[in-house]
Amino acid sequence: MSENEIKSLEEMFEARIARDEKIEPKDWMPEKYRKTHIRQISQHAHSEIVGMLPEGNWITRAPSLRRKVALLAKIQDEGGHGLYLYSACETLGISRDELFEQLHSGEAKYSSIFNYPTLTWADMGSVGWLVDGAAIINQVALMGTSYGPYSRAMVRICKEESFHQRQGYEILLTLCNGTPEQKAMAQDSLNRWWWPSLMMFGPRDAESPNTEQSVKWKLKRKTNDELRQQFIDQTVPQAEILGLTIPDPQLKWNEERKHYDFGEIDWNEFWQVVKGHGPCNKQRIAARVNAHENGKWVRDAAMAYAEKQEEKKLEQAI
Ligand code: BYC
Repeated sequence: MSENEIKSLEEMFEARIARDEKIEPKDWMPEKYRKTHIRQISQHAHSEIVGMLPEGNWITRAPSLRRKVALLAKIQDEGGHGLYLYSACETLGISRDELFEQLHSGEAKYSSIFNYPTLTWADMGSVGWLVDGAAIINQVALMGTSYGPYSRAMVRICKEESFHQRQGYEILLTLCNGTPEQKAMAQDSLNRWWWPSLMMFGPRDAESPNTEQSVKWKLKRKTNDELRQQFIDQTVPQAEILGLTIPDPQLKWNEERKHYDFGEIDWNEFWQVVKGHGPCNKQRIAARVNAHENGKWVRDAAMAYAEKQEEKKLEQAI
């Protein structure tokens, strides 16, 4: 293709983005648009399935049958989200095997939040309330993203995340209305999860290399800082209802800005975790690799079955 042809395709593409049209898999797209979507969608997919692990840790220790059923359903939903997102990512011309290889080799990132341990039952509350709460804020914005398959996956994911958030909040509400020990467990959990939840939104805009281009392409509809502020503003009143204290002495309503001011995030901790040195990074990847290897016989059996079905169809057609 000549340079002029590429330029005119690029202009048509930018005009479609400006008109808020969705870009579909077979449409022409700049190579950088394709690559940055593979990067973000695959990181998102990996986050969903790695994110099953911290909560999976509590299935056998849920305090009642009702809690166990709800937790199981939630974790299963996260696996489903991974499935929609891997499928959306594959439409950009990368295979599932390549995506798994990137995760298992440590080449691909996944959300920093899942490298923290779940130490008590209250952490099931905090993960639902804060982690799913942060995810919803990010993902509601992503429903308006420009790439069709990603945007459509978000619609269903957001509906399910809202159930997840409420089940987490209800766990904490119960603990906060329980014994002093239960309330202290909830407070301890909030103390540990608050700051890592704020880190989920990524680095400050000024230090985010991808935001500017991603906002231009309408991959991101809001910046990291905008979403983080929205999360804080929404979550503080919810903590007040629980009677819990957010572990930030600088947190204060700013009447002029009509937003909460908040303290400095420990960005050194964030980058350490992103680079693989968080409390559970090695454990999480080892668990995923192990699950993949142990699941090989299931994949082989499914492929063999599919091939047999194809053969039968061919025989019947002859
Ligand atoms: N953790 O330029 P930036 C869930 C990386 S799961 C790790 O701002 P971008 C759930 C970033 O990738 C929901 N890495 O990047 C599941 C980039 O590195 P590369 C998870 C992070 O992409 C189970 C570099 O830092 N949600 O809900 O424009 C149970 C510079 O950052 C993080 C998603 O995945 C991080 N927190 O913006 C319960 C949402 N932040 O790739 C719940 C989809 C940044 O250049 N993703 N990095 O080497 C996004 O919206 C965006 O990718 C981000 C980052 C806002 C996260």
